[in-house]
Amino acid sequence: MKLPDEKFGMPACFNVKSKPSLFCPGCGESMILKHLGAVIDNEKIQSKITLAIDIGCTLLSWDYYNFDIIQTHHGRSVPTAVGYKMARDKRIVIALMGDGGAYAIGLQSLLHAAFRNDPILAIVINNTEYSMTGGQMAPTSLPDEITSTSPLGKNASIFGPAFHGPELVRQIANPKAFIARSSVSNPIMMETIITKALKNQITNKSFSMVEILSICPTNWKMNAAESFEFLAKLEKVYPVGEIIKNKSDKDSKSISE
Ligand SMILES: Cc1ncc(C[n+]2csc(CCOP(=O)(O)OP(=O)(O)O)c2C)c(N)n1
Ligand code: SF4
Repeated sequence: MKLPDEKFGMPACFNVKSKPSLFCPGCGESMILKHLGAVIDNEKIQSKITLAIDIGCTLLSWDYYNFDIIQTHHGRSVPTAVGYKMARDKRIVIALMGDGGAYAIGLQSLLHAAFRNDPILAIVINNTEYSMTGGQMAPTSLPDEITSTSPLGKNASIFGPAFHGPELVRQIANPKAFIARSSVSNPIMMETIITKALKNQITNKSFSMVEILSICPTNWKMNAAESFEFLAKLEKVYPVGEIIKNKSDKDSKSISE
């Protein structure tokens, strides 16, 4: 009988034989781990990788990858990855976090890493809420989105509109930084973007950030079809692709000059 990872072509560095899946059925995060593993296999860099994981559902990855992993506090995967990279500059260092870890509690660390052009890759899984703790409202929740702490829908006039993390980071990031958004709806694009981001660390010794739009059927209280419908709505609010500085930023720069 074939084992699950052989049957589904799992990457060698992503070991699903050891433990049953801890992710909820249909979770987008497990799909992202698989594709990150595939890129690491393709690039043959497994022995050089160190992954700093945040608190949140992303931490479940500690059971599945066959490479070095550091568990950090909530919102602290980026500064831990940066410090580790300073001490071990030959390692290829990735910080993996949810949107709560990246854009709420950990935002200052993310901004300064981009500003300094620290040569790490920050991967942010955006499922528009705090998933591990029960689906609370996050900066990324859409206006009117129902979450466990916004049962009547997010009131954007009180809590702000949808939070565009990569667009914000791009404004202050070093020009050599590679910043992009992808989605679990398009695995090929996801792998292409992660590959480009890792090469920016290896070849250009520069900062990269990849936000990946993901589904959380459990806290969204949706089945698979409804989850992917909501994901399509998210992709309209949060466009995928490489994030470049926008025109309004250039305008505001010329005003201040
Ligand atoms: C300093 C600190 N504050 C709060 C928590 C509680 N906590 C654990 S996981 C979590 C939410 C994580 O949400 P997110 O970062 O979006 O990741 P996800 O679970 O959605 O992948 C929170 C608030 C904590 N562990 N540490
Ligand atoms: S709570 Fe959501 S993000 Fe966390 S494992 Fe379940 S489906 Fe995935």
